[in-house]
Amino acid sequence: MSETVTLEALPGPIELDLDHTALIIIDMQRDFLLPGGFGEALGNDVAQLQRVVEPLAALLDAARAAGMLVIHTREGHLPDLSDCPPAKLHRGAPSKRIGDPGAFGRILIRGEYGHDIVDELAPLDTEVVIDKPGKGAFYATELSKVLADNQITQLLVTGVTTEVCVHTTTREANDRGFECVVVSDCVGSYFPGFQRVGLEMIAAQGGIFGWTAPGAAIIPLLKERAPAEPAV
Ligand code: C5J
Repeated sequence: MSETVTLEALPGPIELDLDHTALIIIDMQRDFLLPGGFGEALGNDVAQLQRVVEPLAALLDAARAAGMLVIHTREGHLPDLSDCPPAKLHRGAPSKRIGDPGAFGRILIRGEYGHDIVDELAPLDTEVVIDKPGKGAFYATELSKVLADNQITQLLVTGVTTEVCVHTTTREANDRGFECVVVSDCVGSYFPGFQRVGLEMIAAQGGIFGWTAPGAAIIPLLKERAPAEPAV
């Protein structure tokens, strides 16, 4: 067992084993975040998601400096939509459905500009990118294998949206035995009420799905671990 650090979190402190912890960044995609994109076309206020970018970029920098495994996910589908179940495809207003032309290419289709991650959080070549057809990052993906191969037992969960893909992934992870810390200012919802309640639901009942903590509580723990800059 490696050394652990104590993270002050809700519903109480958690011992984090940083050697076996990964940062997972859920669906920070242009289609969801950019003005003019799919999210906004559905009538959503994308500013609610954009405010996640800055704190998440700071957490990502700290995780990279600490040598932590970083995993990015993207929700989307094959161009022929063969991996999109009819129940998902036929939902929503016509012309604003998955695969329809949008401001940034076909909506939520792999390879399109809108499907990719916003520039501020662009994955490094060395980082894992998981393309997922569902809301949860475990369903029909290689995520379980990536985590097992890297001996990961704990996850820092970030991204969008809090009540949809962040929640689904956290619940899937919790059922698989991972301890999840949902980073409260690094997750976002289009709906302020869902953001608040979504976070409360994670830590309720003694941490029924996991813990919540702000990035500011986690970053110093990562910095302590990062190798010192060489003196010049
Ligand atoms: C949604 C997501 N909200 N990434 N996707 O459809 O949460």
